Amino acid sequence: MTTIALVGNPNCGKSSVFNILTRSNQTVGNWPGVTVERKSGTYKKDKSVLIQDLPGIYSLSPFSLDEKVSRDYLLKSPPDAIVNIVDATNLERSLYLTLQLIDFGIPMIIGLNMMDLMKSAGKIIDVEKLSYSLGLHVVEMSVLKNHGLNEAIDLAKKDASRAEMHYDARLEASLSEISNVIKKDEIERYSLMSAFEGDFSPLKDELNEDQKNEISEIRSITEKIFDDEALEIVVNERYALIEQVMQLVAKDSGVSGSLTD
Ligand code: GDP
Ligand code: K
Repeated sequence: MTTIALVGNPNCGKSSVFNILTRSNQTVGNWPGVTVERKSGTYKKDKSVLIQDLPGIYSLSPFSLDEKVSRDYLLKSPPDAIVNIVDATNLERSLYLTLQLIDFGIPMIIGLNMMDLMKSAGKIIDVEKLSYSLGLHVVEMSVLKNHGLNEAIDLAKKDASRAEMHYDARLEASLSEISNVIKKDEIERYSLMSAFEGDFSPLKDELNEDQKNEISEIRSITEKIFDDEALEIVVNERYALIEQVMQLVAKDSGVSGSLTD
């Protein structure tokens, strides 16, 4: 059985996608310990694929219930692949979650939804450059036109990839020092970033007090270097990357798409 999780912002079209892909094969329950609805379903086209729907979220902080449920799932029972559904008309806002998801190290592809709306508004995204700059496959999708949905799942099953995003050299230096303190063979960047931010919960029970103090020390030094607080540093670095990606991929065709298209 291959599990593929659908993750995206609220209103990206995720429920519509989920319903089309799993129609009449759905299971609805709750996430462990909370009253957040959990939906999964067998992929209509390929019964060996289980599609796991996650709550619509803008980020993966531990502060909101929907985000915590999503984060715990990705950390504790990672799916085989993620389809990050992105509303193409809100690409810039969506990329924040995308960058966080990449840090989990779970194979992933981007399902770029609402492409019909992009066309009718005469807006263009350079999909090849988006794919190149994120290091992930991007599938253009439209729920309205029933376009690209199966392709996204098929590609996620066959050919999802782990991307790596790199931030400012000063932040990267701190992250690698933190990694040395943790001394684990495989550590997802998400846990490293969280530790840098002072949140050790993704590394539950793995760190002793000395290690935590050492990491706090690294954080303080980095905060001095940036003259900013850790949480702000991370947010700013992500936005800086998003701006770079947007400059590369956002284009305006200058003409409105045809209505018959
Ligand atoms: P969710 O909040 O991510 O589950 O989003 P929904 O599936 O509820 O979709 C939000 C709205 O966008 C609904 O009105 C959908 O019909 C609409 N929608 C979803 N995908 C598309 C699409 O590809 N094109 C267009 N035009 N509308 C879409
Ligand atoms: K909705």
